[in-house]
Amino acid sequence: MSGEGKEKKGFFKRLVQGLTKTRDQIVSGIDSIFSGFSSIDEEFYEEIEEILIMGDLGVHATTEIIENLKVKVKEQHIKEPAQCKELLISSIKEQMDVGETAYRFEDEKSVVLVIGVNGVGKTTSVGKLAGKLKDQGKKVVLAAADTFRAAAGEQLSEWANRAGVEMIGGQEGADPAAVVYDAVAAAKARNADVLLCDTAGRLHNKKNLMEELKKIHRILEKEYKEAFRETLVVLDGTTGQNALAQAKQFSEVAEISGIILTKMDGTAKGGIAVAIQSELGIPVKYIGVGETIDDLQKFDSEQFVNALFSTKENLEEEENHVDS
Ligand SMILES: Nc1nc2c(ncn2[C@@H]2O[C@H](COP(=O)(O)OP(=O)(O)O)[C@@H](O)[C@H]2O)c(=O)[nH]1
Ligand SMILES: [Mg+2]
Repeated sequence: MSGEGKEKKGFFKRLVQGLTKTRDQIVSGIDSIFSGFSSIDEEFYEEIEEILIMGDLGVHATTEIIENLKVKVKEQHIKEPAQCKELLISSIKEQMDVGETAYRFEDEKSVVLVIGVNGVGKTTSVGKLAGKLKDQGKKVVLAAADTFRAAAGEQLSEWANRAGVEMIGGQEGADPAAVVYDAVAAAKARNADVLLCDTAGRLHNKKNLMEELKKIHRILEKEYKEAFRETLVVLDGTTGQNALAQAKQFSEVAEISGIILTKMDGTAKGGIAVAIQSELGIPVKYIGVGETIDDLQKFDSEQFVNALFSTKENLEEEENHVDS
């Protein structure tokens, strides 16, 4: 098995493990519906609908999934409820489709702005991402542009040490845009591949946030025009529908190119990943599945749905698939 294969296998296992609560919530309910109903009727669909909504897939995505399922059942002349499971899984996958997810910033000279409300896992995710990119042989510089709290800079500097990358910071209360300015100078001087900026992202004041981001973009436009720009919003997966609402608000003030969904380990609300992609069409690019530097993985909706619906048997199947 190649090193990459081994890594993938580990990732899938961790994903499956991390999604245990979400899976317990969704799959056990779904399975009991499939085995408990003898015919496909309106009540059958309503029960599935309820489970999906409880699993935080959101009303919009759930409605679409059920409609799509009904069409498939009709087209394929399905009569047995148990035969609907694969159709349901493929309907969910289709609903999440946002086209191919681009990771251009990983391969080009780039600057990544990481935004999100307090406590969602921005600093942690920046640290993990730095470690990941460093492992790929990239030269990474971190900007501690969350100057709102002194502790934020210290926290990021610990992550910089862990990842073995350089960090540029500022005094508490310093202008975040000034920190970005200094970090750009450092990134250019060291010929860095990726500049990752941790921000304070206080959403309670939309206008302030918008102004702050504008200012940062102006600096990047002037000082670092050659760098590809990526804006990632970090959302806390344990907050379910609240995370979706945050994503919507952020997309109103910033051009978001992707989402990092954190704390997917130990939440029953993992279905929110479906809601985000289905409703907003913004790709979830990474998910956080723990607190250590290795606990960030690229998000693959196909793999995600497989992990969500995996049973012991098809878990082994998936592993063999990854192996080959
Ligand atoms: N279990 C778990 N905890 C996480 C994850 N990501 C972040 N955290 C924790 O969430 C808390 C807040 O993270 P932090 O990065 O400081 O959030 P920030 O305020 O957005 O910068 C910390 O205790 C992190 O260890 C994750 O994927 N899983
Ligand atoms: Mg922080």
